[in-house]
Amino acid sequence: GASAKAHSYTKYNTWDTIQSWIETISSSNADMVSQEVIGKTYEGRPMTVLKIGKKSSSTKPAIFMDCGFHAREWISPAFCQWFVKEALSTYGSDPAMTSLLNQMDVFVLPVFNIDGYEYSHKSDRMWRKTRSKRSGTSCIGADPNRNFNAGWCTVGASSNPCSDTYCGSAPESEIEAKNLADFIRRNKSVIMAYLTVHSYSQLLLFPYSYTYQLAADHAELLKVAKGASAALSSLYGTQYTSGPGAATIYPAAGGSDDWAYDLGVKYAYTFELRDTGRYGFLLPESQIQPTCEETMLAVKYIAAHVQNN
Ligand code: ING
Ligand code: ZN
Repeated sequence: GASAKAHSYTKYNTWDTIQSWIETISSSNADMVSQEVIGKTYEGRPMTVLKIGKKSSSTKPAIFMDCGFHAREWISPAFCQWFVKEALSTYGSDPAMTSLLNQMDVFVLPVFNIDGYEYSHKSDRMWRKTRSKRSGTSCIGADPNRNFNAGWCTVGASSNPCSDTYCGSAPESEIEAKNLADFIRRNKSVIMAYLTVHSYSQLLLFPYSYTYQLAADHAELLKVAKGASAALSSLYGTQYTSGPGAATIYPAAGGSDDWAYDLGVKYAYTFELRDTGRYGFLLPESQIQPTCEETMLAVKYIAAHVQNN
């Protein structure tokens, strides 16, 4: 008979492999993991959110994290897989993780832009956008991180469907963005933090990107980002820069972190993982483990702050 092959956390897995892993990790950790399909992608693939946490009879506050917004940023889905594995394997032995998962749930969407991720594996390694079709052009897809209703398409985005930063025909025109936004709106009362994982540049960004105005919670968001970056650096010395998106990377409207923040999710952060450009999106598989290990420290730092505030 077929024997189960161990999942590799140090490879860039294809969507098929990640989908099988979602099933296996859920069924073998039924006491800690539940799944919810939040909708389908444009091409019909299921978007599954994993809820990680100790089951409780009362409603728990939660952290939401997604990976794989942009197809070519392969280290991002690798991190969400790593996070789930690490959370489950350290629950019960690591006091911080145990306390976190006893008191809170973590929602993880391992790959947001599944159609694009698949396309980047099969056809075009540098693909960024979704894979939606529209009338009047042969150009495909929109930039999902320009498609949220936060200063939509006013700056750092293009209304040209052929551009890599095409904002789409309207906010949430991309079904993946709508599915995610609907899930967060539906669970707004429990979601305390929104984390979205991109690459590359080694940045920890927070609102705003659509304007140079400082967020009402700027001082706290900066303090937490600096603490998280210091925790990350403590492992291998990897240097991160933190700050509001507009001033730190570039002004860009329609991002999911700005949208979540304006909805009321105070701790809204965008990670830009390794590296700073030597390999860029083509980060070697040998860097998956160290990147994920150091990023865990930053995510756990933010989670502990959210838990205690
Ligand atoms: N960077 C992000 C991008 O979508 C960003 C930067 C973050 C923009 C938050 C807007 C809001 O361009 C990458 N590498 O995708
Ligand atoms: Zn990105």
